[in-house]
Amino acid sequence: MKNVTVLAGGVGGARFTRGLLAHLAQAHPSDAGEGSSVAVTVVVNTGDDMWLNGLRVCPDLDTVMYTLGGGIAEDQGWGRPNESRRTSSEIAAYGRGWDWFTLGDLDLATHIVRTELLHSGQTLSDATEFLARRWQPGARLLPMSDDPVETHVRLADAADEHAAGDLIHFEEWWVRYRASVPVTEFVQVGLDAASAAPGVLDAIAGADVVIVPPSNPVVSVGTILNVAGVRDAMRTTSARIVGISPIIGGSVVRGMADRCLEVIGVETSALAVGLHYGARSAGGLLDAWLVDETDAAAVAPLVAAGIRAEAAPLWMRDVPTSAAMAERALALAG
Ligand code: FO1
Repeated sequence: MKNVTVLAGGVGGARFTRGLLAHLAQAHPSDAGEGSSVAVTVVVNTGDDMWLNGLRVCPDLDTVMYTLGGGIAEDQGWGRPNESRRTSSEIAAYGRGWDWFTLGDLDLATHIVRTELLHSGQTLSDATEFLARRWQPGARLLPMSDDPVETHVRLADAADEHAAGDLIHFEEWWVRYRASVPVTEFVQVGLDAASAAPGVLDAIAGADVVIVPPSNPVVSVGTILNVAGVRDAMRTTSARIVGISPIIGGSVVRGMADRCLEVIGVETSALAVGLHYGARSAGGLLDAWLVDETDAAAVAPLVAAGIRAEAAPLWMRDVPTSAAMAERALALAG
């Protein structure tokens, strides 16, 4: 096994990938000393990205970069530890920006440098590679697209200054409203004009294993899959494709993926999400799907649907547990 590609969103995908890298360094050590002989590429969702105070903020790229680079606020799952909010408080004092969305002082440096690079004509891929040089994530980070593809949600009800039927940015729904306002659909603004970023389709086509980690299946993995060419690359790659359920015992592990699954009419269960991704042999995406031990009853119906399945501990408490999970996923992929 030489190449593994992960399609990741925010916290779940980042933590899983951290475990994957730890497992690979142990199971396939590189003869150059540290790391592994296996190259890992993370294709990251950019649907949560936004322009805020003139800065390009990329929540999932930053969560993956900080998590793999050792700079994440661990319990929060996003942003930097030991943060301060002096600048964002001053911005709020001017009444600008989103006072319910914290741009920490340390985190702002990332957005400022990224924006500087974008304004100098670099692509998001170039800027991501530049930022990653400092953090040394141990994997190649690729935005799913260098074109803006923002996830917006259509409100079913009025909320504050928004009328029913309005489209608002996913992050406003997610952070300001905690996904509590009912929505009727997700809209990926810019999708039709977007193409996969350089290297993304090759990273899928050339992989030995493609992993769908326990990220949000709708607004993270789903967004990546909707980028032109990605689904086809997933269908035609010679790689084995294995996914890990983000739902344990009928509940989301963190975040509010259940609110997103409701919108697209998928039940919040390990079985339903596995069937939603579908068996490759039936035109879907998965060769295999790992569920938690509490969802062992899902194994038989998944196998009946043409998806190899196993039950394993899926709580990512720390690096060792997520490394063990990655090992099981790779073993299941065969
Ligand atoms: N999440 C919050 O719940 N509150 C915030 O104020 C917030 C700020 C923020 C700033 C930068 C960033 O990269 C992420 C941030 N997030 C915040 C997390 C963000 O909503 C999530 O990381 C993803 O967008 C959802 O997976």
